[in-house]
Amino acid sequence: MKKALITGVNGQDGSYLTEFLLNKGYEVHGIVRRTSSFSRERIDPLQGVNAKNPGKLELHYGDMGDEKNLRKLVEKVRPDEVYNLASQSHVGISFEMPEYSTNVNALGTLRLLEAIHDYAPAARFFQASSSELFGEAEESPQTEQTPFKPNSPYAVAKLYAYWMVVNYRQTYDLHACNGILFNHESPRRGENFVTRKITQTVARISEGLEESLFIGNMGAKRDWGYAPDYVRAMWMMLQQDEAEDFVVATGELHSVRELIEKSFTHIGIQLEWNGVATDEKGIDSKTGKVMVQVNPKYYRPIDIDSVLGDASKIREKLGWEPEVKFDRLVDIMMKADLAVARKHGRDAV
Ligand code: NAP
Ligand code: F7E
Repeated sequence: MKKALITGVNGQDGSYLTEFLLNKGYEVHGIVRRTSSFSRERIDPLQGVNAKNPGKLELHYGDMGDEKNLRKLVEKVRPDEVYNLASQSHVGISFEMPEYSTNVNALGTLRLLEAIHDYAPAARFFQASSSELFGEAEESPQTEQTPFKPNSPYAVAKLYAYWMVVNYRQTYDLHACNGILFNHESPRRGENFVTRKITQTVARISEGLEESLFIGNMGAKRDWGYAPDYVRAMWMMLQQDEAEDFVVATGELHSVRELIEKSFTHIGIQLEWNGVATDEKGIDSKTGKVMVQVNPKYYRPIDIDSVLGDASKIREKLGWEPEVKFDRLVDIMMKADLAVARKHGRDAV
């Protein structure tokens, strides 16, 4: 039985990757943080007597800030594959917590690489790098060759981690690689990322649980994919004899505004836009009701207008293709959030 160690196992990607590896018969060791209340909805169904998969999941307490703990875990588990998914992953919040974001995302990665170098040098290592490394990119679409110009504390920390991975590969011959992951979403996405915030709020509006959506920069454009497709890419990267870095993206660009319009269309509302900048409003074209308003508190000190990935390398070398693109992604997320909102609506009666 192959052994995988996953940091950030309780996150969006960690939960999908765990599911994927358990179905392949892996023994999965996941690192979870100690929290005052248990919130493990994403991974709970994968454990215990109800779990329907050939693999085995074991959870360990740990933290990317705790070097000794990481070293002990790597020594104990002796994994064949390590997936480093743990991070303070919110770009906007990284401006408020730059030091913490650096400790977890940059130094945390270094701590883990050191532990692997000392206790499991034959292990294969995947690093969740990010399209945020490109910042306001010099070219579009972005490839593995596009220069990095990070413009947030999150991205600068991820850049350090990216280069440490390359450095440990070159210096110590570790099988270590970076997935340069463009945005990827799902019904398990954290509720304060823009996709999930929109689909969740629109679903709640549909059930009469909320009045309107408050949003930040609607002009921002992203290359949004589906998280299960991206964890498949992570695994494929570790099955190669040579460790290499790959862009993982859909190659489609859409704006936050389009995402809002499409989500409202899903519940039968066509929006009309009135006003400009912070006064702009999205109006229900039938009723005249204000459905969308701008709140400047969601603006960032600096934002990326547009990022678009070119995933030719992973397509050609590994045969990876995204199965879900923007339109289906929004449908999947809206359906899931409507089911939850309907349940809340019923429970409230
Ligand atoms: P996520 O849902 O925010 O999950 C992050 C995980 O990291 C959570 O389980 C969290 O634990 C854990 N974590 C945070 N701080 C930690 C610490 N100090 N020690 C140990 N664990 C810690 O993020 P995601 O969307 O799954 O993303 C997975 C990885 O891919 C992240 O590294 C992210 O930066 C990167 N990435 C994501 C995207 C994307 O679009 N999703 C794109 C590019 C790169 P709790 O559950 O306790 O909070
Ligand atoms: O923002 C704009 C916001 O927070 C997308 C992380 O997974 O992907 C993610 O980072 C855009 C930005 O994702 C709101 O200003 C408008 O331009 O969903 P997001 P992100 O910053 O792209 C990268 C690749 C990662 O690596 C990260 O870990 O949407 N936006 N209004 C808003 N964003 C949020 N969160 N909330 C708003 O109300």
